[in-house]
Amino acid sequence: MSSSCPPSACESCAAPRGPAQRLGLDVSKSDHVVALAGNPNTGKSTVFNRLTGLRQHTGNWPGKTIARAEGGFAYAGKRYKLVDLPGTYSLRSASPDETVAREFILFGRPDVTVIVADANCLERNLNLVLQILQITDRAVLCLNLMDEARANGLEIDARRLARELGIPVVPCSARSGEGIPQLLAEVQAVASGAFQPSPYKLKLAVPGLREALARVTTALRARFPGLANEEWIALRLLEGDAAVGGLVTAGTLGRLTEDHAALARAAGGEGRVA
Ligand SMILES: Nc1nc2c(ncn2[C@@H]2O[C@H](COP(=O)(O)OP(=O)(O)O)[C@@H](O)[C@H]2O)c(=O)[nH]1
Ligand SMILES: [Mg+2]
Repeated sequence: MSSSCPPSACESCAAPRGPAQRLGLDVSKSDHVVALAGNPNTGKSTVFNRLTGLRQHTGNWPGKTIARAEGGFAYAGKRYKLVDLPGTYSLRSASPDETVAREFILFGRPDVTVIVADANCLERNLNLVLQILQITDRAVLCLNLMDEARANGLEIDARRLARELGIPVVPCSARSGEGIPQLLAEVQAVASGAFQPSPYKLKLAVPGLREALARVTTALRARFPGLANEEWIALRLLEGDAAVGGLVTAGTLGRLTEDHAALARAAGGEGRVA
């Protein structure tokens, strides 16, 4: 809020950060949980700050030295909790950052995952986009740094990209706020179910894979009742993913599901208030 505005002006003001109204610090009663994912340096924190203003909690992810930021905003009568995930190029290997991002998307089951991508190096960014779309249908792509892309002479057909990916794609320049109102509208559409994305899925056209997946998935369900995203986990096990295999043999998958579900819904952050 600008110091020249009366406090109530934020209720109806569309500027300077778009139509989001800032909330107080307690976001325990949020209607929707939104995760922010993306490669490092794509403007995730800039989007986060745009949406939440200065009302943020920062701290660490439980048991880790990885920074965790979360905040709240309201839009169209609903309260949203926004969780900034560590910047990663992939969800596949077992670095602590990737593990945190992967586990939150898998087990925290955010209502919407906003993937922030750099429009200047889209091809590299799409690797993470496609990995996230293997886990969740409920995603929105924020095609950020469009101002730089334009200055570099790049033209991106966002509509076609949206069609091919099967999720909303919103061109943005988060630093100036361009595209943020549209981003909020798409987040709301996905969170409310008004729009149900049907994302591009990598084809599983390997002979026998479907049957193998069904067998592993059945075994996982029996061992870990209530497990989220069991097919994705089964696929990683068949690939020989050591990190996911370790969670199964140690028997910690079920607890992770519970912990992350609780973390997603919990009030605020555990750290100081920024
Ligand atoms: N030109 C331009 N710079 C941006 C934009 N969004 C973010 N930045 C800048 O890009 C850098 C990285 O942004 P940051 O939000 O920290 O990225 P993060 O690592 O993904 O959290 C910062 O210097 C931002 O000011 C944008 O839309 N346009
Ligand atoms: Mg950041």
